[in-house]
Amino acid sequence: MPYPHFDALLAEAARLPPVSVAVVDATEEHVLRGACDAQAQGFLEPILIGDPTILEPLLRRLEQDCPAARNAQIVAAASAEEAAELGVELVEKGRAQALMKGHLHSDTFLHPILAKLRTKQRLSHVFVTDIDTYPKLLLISDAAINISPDLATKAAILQNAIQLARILGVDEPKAAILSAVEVINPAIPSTIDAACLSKMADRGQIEGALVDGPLAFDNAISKEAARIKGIRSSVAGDADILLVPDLVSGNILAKDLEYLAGASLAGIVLGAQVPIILNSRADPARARLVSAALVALIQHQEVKP
Ligand code: COD
Repeated sequence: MPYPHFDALLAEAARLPPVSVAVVDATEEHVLRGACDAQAQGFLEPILIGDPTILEPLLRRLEQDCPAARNAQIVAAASAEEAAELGVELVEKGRAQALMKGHLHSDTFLHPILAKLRTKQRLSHVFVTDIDTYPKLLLISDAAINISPDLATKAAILQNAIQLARILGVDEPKAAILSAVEVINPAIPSTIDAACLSKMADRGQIEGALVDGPLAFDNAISKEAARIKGIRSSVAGDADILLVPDLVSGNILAKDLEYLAGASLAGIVLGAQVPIILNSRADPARARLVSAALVALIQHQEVKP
């Protein structure tokens, strides 16, 4: 992987032209700081959507240590719902090349996107994680949009994650389909889906990756754990992508890594007409900065066929 950690990814994005990003409901300090830091690094040109009576005083405060805030464009919106609609409109008019979720609930943000910016792909979220104890970036999907995906939805989520891994320079990413065990147990439906996904990849129904599952988390990321359990797999112990069974388990995994293992996380939504930065409202500014760098890489992607 050319970007084993976020620093390398940030350095690459800094070489690219900035992307115009509509920040939907930018009326909160962390959101503004993330957008401003990304603007200062040259990753994006923000268009800030929100109530100007809240935005303008926040911007004046921020200008002191982020002078880029002085040049921000503002689009007035009276509510979060209106901000979400205006963000979509900016994309439709070609003024924004990407969207960033600000200080609003995910469903309020996503509804107009699902209504107007869908493509043939499924919308899905990928956490890109940088963990000190793992030698490369680890992609986790879907821990934020698709709540209880069925097999077809899991295949679509996996294909999106593979696309991102390839944009990040991994020609043939290794995708581990997670469950609680590495054998098929009809009483654990995610093991059956995992086996089907592996076979779908063998048959070319999922393309561009080595796919194996079911694998438990330890076997997916530790060669030693896989060896002790006698698992022969080209993916086990060396995964680039973890496909999780559902939103709840994936969300717990990602936040465990962040809060207990000190991982840094960036969040991105793929499958809409434009890439979407989607971070949790409690995320630090760096999460938004790395997500903005990812958007720059996606926008200027050169993936081998
Ligand atoms: N991709 C493409 N189309 C979709 C998707 C998707 N991911 N999800 C729904 N659709 C389509 C459906 O096919 C349908 O045509 C239409 O959109 C409405 O479908 P519903 O009624 O199933 O969808 P909603 O509007 O009830 O829910 C969609 C959300 C994405 C809002 C919902 O799945 C959701 O709330 N997800 C969790 C978001 C969240 O809270 N994340 C935070 C956790 S960190």
